[in-house]
Amino acid sequence: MQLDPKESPQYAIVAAVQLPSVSDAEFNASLSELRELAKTLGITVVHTFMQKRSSFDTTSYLGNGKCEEVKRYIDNDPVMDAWQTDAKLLEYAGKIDFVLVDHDISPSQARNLELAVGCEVMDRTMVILEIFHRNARSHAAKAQVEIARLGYMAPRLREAAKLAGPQGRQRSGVGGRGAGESGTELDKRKIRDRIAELKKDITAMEADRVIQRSRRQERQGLACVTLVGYTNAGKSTLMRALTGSEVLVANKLFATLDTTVRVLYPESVPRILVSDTVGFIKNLPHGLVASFKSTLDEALDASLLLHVIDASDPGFERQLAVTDEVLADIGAQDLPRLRIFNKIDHVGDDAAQASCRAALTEKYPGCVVMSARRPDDVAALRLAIIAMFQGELIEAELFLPWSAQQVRGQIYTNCAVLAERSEEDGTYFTVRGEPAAIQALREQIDPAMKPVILEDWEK
Ligand SMILES: Nc1nc2c(ncn2[C@@H]2O[C@H](COP(=O)(O)OP(=O)(O)OP(=O)(O)O)[C@@H](O)[C@H]2O)c(=O)[nH]1
Ligand SMILES: [Mg+2]
Repeated sequence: MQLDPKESPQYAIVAAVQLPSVSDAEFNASLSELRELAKTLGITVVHTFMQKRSSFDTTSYLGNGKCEEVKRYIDNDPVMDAWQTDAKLLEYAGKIDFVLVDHDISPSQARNLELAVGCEVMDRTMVILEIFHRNARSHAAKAQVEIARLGYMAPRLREAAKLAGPQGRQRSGVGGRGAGESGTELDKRKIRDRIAELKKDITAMEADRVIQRSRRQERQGLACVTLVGYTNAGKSTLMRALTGSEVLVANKLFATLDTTVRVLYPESVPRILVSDTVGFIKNLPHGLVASFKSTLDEALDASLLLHVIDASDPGFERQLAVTDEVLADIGAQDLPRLRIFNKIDHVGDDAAQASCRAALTEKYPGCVVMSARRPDDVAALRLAIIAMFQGELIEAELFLPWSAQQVRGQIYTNCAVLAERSEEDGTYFTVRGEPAAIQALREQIDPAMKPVILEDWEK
């Protein structure tokens, strides 16, 4: 693909087949999401060529007639009468860089469609992969995206090679993905080797992460919440509001790719860590789900998921379902979850907001309806989160011998200290905190020590 983020503008048309099982609303919502995805890459979609069919054409996705129509437009051969009256359409004829397809099409369909219309074809998966590729920042995210991209490219290279003939030397396709130019066997081996190398890197990074994670848990025994949800729902905005941090917020899809962790602010007892994660999307490429599982894994160690949903998006129910599906895919379906319907300020006037709020609370009992832009709402959410953790707090007495005074700071960090008294052999603390945090502290002070739980004491 020849996309240059600096070289703008680039234009595309969408070629879309609507199957009988897909409603107009669903079809249009998915297409407008594809246009948003393209926009994120700096590509303007100037027109959508639609076709209703009972199934996708097995050879080239679109039927012959539609292919011909698209080709004429791309070749600036706009002889079709309907186009003459559409000035905007005429303006872009002959200037198209890409044909976008909303469905995942097979490598051979993509190849045949490219040949039929004379322009590079990108399907939804490829568009998403390209966005992830551009937005990846950390070493781990870059490696994960590259594996997913290589996995996507491999069968397409084989397809290019088949079409290029036995010598496999012909340049591959109109846009030219720079592949299939030389011996394809060599390319295949290179891809395999590269994927193996990246996987090794990631395994090493994961090993580091596991060590870091267990160290962190030992050290802190903190409560963790993770923000998850559809892309652009407002996760990073909430993260900023809840933690007073400066994470990236942008009105574009997949602004966040790496997991960031910050402490809930103002600090609470117990201290609560908040993680911001990559957003989900319909038809998230499988390679990417697998790749990002390890990035998400860490975040999914959370005790509570905050599932953020954009209440102002008419298609929010579909987005909610997609997030639930992806969470199930990565094995996180059983984590406790708090649904947060965000952007209520963007739902029309006061009356519309009130009825939306009422409908949501009725349909999703226990959910939070709010705007990340309203400080009062954020403060209320903060209290709700803290309350969920404090419900589980217990009181305990910890004895800290003089020889273990280095743990003192951690007792104060992880628990509320209700009383402290010094005796000859050390200090006694009466604390309130998470059972796991208290247990971690006990073990740190003295693995053999059995502190007395106050409730037991009183009996
Ligand atoms: N009106 C309104 N806009 C909001 C609200 N919360 C977030 N936004 C806007 O929505 C857009 C997306 O916000 P982000 O916080 O980047 O969304 P995200 O869920 O982190 O998105 P990804 O990182 O792409 O997955 C930004 O333009 C925000 O300013 C809200 O409560 N009300
Ligand atoms: Mg974000």
